[in-house]
Amino acid sequence: MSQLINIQPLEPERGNIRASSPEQPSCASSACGKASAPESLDPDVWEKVKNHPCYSEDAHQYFARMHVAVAPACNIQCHYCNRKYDCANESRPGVVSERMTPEQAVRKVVTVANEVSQLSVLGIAGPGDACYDWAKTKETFEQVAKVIPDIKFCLSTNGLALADCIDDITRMNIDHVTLTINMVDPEVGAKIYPWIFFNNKRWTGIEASQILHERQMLGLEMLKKRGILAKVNSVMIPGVNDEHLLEVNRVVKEKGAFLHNVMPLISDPAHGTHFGLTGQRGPTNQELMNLQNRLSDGTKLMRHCRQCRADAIGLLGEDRGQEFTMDKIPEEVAYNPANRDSYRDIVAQERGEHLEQKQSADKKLAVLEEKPTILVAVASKQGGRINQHFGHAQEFQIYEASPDGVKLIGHRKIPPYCTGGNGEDEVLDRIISALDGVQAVLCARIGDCPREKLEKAGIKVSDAYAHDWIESGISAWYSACFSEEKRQIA
Ligand code: CLF
Ligand code: SF4
Repeated sequence: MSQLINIQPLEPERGNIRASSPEQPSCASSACGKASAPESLDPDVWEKVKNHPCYSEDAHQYFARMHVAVAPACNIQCHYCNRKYDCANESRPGVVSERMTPEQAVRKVVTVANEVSQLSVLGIAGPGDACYDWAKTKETFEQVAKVIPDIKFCLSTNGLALADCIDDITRMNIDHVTLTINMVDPEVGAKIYPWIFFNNKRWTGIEASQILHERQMLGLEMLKKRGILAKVNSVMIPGVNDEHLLEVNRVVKEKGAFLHNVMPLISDPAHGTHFGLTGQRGPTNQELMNLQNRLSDGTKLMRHCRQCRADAIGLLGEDRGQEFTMDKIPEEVAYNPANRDSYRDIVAQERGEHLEQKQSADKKLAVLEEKPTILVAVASKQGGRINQHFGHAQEFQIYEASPDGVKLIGHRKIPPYCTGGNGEDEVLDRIISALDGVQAVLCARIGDCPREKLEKAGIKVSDAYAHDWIESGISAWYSACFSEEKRQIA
């Protein structure tokens, strides 16, 4: 991989290239293409992941997940969790989900499926442990499968009770299981887990972590043997397991994990967790990115996780949960597949076009040998296109651009700059500090004032690629920077 360096790229001229928009595809002839399995993936695996927003980076722009909080009981204690709140293994801590019975969950899923055409996955991701509270998890999935047979099921677990329900998981065709593995060394584990409950007994200290580790490894092996895709989540805790996650990555790769997702610890005294109350900090954006870069030769890394709520609904990065609280769910509801079916047809076309644009963006960059790697922040409503005004963005998608191509490497949450029509200076300072290490911002539009301030901070800004596919826009911007540089040298 090229080395990351600081550059001062020039603002390229847009020329007469027409910006494409969702209404105006940039290449009409390519719109008939269909997204096909990448060469690196077995076609069976591609079938399982192609519409899963977490397991396929491409899919997260098109497909939505919903979580139902039906399994509140848990069999371990994590130092980053306060049981009053959601399970921080998979979701953002400090927010409380609406707990529900399996029967309520089924009504809610059907209501959402009728209205959110992007819905492809139903997940159970806390609060609590989906495998320990298995009867409720199982009943929910079984009932939903009877009504919506094509929805994918996904569950998240700490792994302690996974082996106990693996036969049910296999029989029920649950293709996606997330295991949270924060350590493979019980000495490290003892700093994260004060106790576990196993075989009707409470265990503490290193013994507890030893059992948890063995059960997690057993679970991972069982998933692999049965062809179930395992994603491993690890919470990065600076000074506790940050360096150790290199070893975790090596081990879970060896055991056949399909994806590894390293998430930053979110720690705040207001959450009432052990780590929050004892001042354990989470990693900075830069620390997280550095670790992810060191892991990138291991198991495939997930870089688009949004640490969503345990009752999240919608595309990753958006949360429509408040539109579907239980008081808004009808007592009786019948499933209507029409919206989801027609949406899938449209997406198949759109993905084909996007794939072609990505490939041609990479080709364009490949000729620029020896050019540096730079980080570009993009304002985008759902990923895919550069289609959001700077002032409306609540997060930036962070891409790495180099002659090796354009790659998504993460996202940064920011406060929206423009509230009520006015930009706040203090907010802009916070945005600039969230853009640490980023050399350019591409957005659909930006005012003179924030543009000047960003440029003063050494960040280049362009709205010349509004509504382009992200990869095409970045590639065109990057090429123009360095072609201009070449012309100037000549
Ligand atoms: Fe949910 Fe998790 Fe399944 Fe996705 S979330 S249970 S695998 S459907 Fe996804 Fe959310 Fe990250 Fe989880 S973005 S927190 S990885
Ligand atoms: Fe909390 Fe989830 Fe850990 Fe259980 S597994 S203690 S619910 S973070």
